Amino acid sequence: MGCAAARPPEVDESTLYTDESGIRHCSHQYVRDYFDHSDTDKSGSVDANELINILISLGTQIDDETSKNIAATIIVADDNENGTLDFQEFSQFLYSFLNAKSNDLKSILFFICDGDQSGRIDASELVQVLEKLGSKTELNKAEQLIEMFSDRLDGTIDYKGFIKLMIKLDVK
Ligand SMILES: [Ca+2]
Ligand SMILES: [Ca+2]
Repeated sequence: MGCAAARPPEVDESTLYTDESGIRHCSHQYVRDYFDHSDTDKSGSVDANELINILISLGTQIDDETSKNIAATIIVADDNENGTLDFQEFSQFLYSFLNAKSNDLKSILFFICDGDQSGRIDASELVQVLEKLGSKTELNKAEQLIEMFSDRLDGTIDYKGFIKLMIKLDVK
């Protein structure tokens, strides 16, 4: 510790992987290493330029479309709205970037708010989605909404159920 590494952490086959539900992940260790590497002033957060360097190192081609998607995802991921991403925000940013549909707000919200990166949204995660959409919702109301659209009885919805719920709530 103490001196920042000159080179970014190595990307290998364990860095990026897809789980059995088809959800893509970036290994926790890589996210941690890269966050520490990028945060050269040790401010505890990374900005848009640092994020773009990370994505390039993960093999992303940065064209206009990708830049727009990055900007949209940063806005949704930036919980405390200070323009930079702390470690938790950064981790959700990468997860969303790997999985969400480009420039699709509903899709970005799903992955940004899937805090345990389970590929499913539970009631407390749904409260966050609705908060980002500007509506304060009680947990028990969120539980009822989940129940209406869930394909399981475990208090969670998958992406399909989530989209149905968003349509029902008239989210564009
Ligand atoms: Ca922030
Ligand atoms: Ca979840």
